[in-house]
Amino acid sequence: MKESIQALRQEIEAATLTDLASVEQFRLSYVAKQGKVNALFADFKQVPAEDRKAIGALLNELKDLATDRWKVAQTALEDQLPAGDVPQDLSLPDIIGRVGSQHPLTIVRQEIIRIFSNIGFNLSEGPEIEDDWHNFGALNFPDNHPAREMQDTFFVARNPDMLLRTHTSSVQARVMQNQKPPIRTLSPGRVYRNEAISARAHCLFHQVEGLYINEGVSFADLKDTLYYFVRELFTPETKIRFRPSFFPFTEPSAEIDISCQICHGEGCNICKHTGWVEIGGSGMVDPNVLSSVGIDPEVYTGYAFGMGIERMAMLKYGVRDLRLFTENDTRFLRQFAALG
Ligand code: 2U9
Repeated sequence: MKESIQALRQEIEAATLTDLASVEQFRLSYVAKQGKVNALFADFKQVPAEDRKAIGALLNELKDLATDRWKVAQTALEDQLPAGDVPQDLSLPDIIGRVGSQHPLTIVRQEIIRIFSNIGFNLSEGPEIEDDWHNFGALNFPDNHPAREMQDTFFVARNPDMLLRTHTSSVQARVMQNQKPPIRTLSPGRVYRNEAISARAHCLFHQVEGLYINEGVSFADLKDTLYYFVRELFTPETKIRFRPSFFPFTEPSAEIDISCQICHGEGCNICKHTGWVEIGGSGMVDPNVLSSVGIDPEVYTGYAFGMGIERMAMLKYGVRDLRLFTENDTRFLRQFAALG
């Protein structure tokens, strides 16, 4: 089996992919269901148990190699297409059968979910059109808090008690109402703020928030978890620091900074020559929040954190303009094809 994998690997590496015909032939031979790589997967059943781990890894590598070569060749072909070749009849099939790929924000979101699910976090979801209580009231926002102003939040005109959620903390307020501790949950999702669109801000963006409630949860647990997270998502060399801050729903609160992924702490425009960039906020859940959802703050404590997914994707991939994520320009999107 090892020899067959090696031979096929050489074949895949040596293939010349220059035109439509050779790329399609490559797809049929190595990527398609009926192709040679999948045929080897079928033989995997006969591999003795003690060799399965090693052979399985080699087979997966082979599959990734074939898929990556094919995706890269497809992209190169698309780049060569003269603009005039775009068919006028848009109901015709695509000339070279382009395949879609995962959006960079999806790739980063899935990666974040994987990292936290490895340490026992489950996923929770909730409505994007939320009521005032779950978005603000339960989270210890006073009635006159500036986030409740029309210029910051989108309210439903016919019913001002309803709004587009400004954070996914509202999901966690619902989880805490409906479940008993221990609670260890992650809520990724779309959030809305009334902002003018620019390179650094958008009225729609994506957030991921985490919440852990149990007896004896401390700030040290929060620091440890987030340190693990940033080393997994970025690199093992990534440093983290916590800056004291204020949020209505946490006390004490801290902003989370990581060492700049672009200049690695040397100083550049992205980190404004500080070597640090902010990725979100965090803190110990305010006892008022626990009381408002019926959890006894004398028994339980918890930590929470919130991070912007666009922010993390920008740092991970060196994207300088937030608008690229929503413009659907395939020249931008296809650069992530081999990653997703
Ligand atoms: C509950 C209680 C507390 C979640 C937290 C932040 C701090 C925070 C921002 C980071 C960048 C939002 O995406 S962003 O704009 N978030 O600063 N979020 S603590 O705290 C919670 C969550 C749920 C019930």
